[in-house]
Amino acid sequence: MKKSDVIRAVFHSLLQEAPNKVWQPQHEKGLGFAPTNIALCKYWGKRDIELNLPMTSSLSIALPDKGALTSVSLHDQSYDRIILNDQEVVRDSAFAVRTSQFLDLFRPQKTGYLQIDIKMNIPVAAGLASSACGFASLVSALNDLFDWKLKKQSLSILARLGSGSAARSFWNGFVEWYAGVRPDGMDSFGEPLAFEWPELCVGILTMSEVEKPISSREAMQRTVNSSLLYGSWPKKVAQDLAILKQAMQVTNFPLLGGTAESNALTMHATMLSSWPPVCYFMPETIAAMHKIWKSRKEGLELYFTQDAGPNLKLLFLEQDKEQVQQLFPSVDIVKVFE
Ligand code: 2P0
Repeated sequence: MKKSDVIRAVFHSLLQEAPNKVWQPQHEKGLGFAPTNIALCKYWGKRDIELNLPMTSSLSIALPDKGALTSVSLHDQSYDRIILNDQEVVRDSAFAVRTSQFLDLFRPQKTGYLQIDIKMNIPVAAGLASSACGFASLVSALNDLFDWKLKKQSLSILARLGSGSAARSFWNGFVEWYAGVRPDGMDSFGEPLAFEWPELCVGILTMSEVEKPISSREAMQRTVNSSLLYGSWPKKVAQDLAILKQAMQVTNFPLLGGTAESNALTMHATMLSSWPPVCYFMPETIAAMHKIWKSRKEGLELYFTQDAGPNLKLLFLEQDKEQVQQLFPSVDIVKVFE
């Protein structure tokens, strides 16, 4: 199955009604904001590499005011001009090539190039889901510029073609991204979960803003291809998804935090058992983990999760905010439900 088949399926009715409307601006500018998301149950491994279809479902929380704001407009050059945080992105950089290739899926051949202005208030490519909010905000901005009027479910499917975790970046709060079973992935999209937890806080503990040594895309593939432990990952996910939902239902924070932490550590264990090994831990990461475990022993309800980078995301409740801040003075605290 090819990405272009999915695009045709998503735009099916629009293509019948007005074939040119897919790439005909209806305003001067399109705008889209997407929050970044942190997975409590991770996406690790694909059942289809071309369509970014995951082996398992996953579950995340959004950080409502951290993410990407993207504006798009048509321009008359023969290339896409990308500006990231007020700096022009080099045209043949991996970032620019990946973005332009994604846009090529939609536009008529060699026409309709865009000026794309992205403002992100999170570190790019350091394990803080910058590609998730980047692609989700880009798709939202295109939906606005071309007036596609697509439902979020369809936008989620389109953004997934750019980066898997982008499928979860269209909503605030808890979001589940369904693995689906269809080869075309039309049943693999994000959906918000109807749970709110006003006291829930996330603390971003940045150990390094340096670009990661190996992309999550490559690391994921290496894990699937070479780790013997990967065989147990789908079982772990099925179990953790059920426990996380139960924890939300009964508002049991230690159960939620503990399950998220265990899920992240299991994901990293599959990476460590790949060959060549994939290790996103830095000495500072391990030191922070020990500090968290020690504080927990002393009674603080503090947990962490870690993605494809050295930084940790702390999970705790608002009542413990001051203690967490004392423990980690540099932590950036975000309320999940404002
Ligand atoms: C997640 N990560 O669930 C997991 C946990 C990283 C660790 O989704 O190849 O950038 O573009 O589909 O979405 C990062 O992977 O990978 C990711 P692609 P993506 O948040």
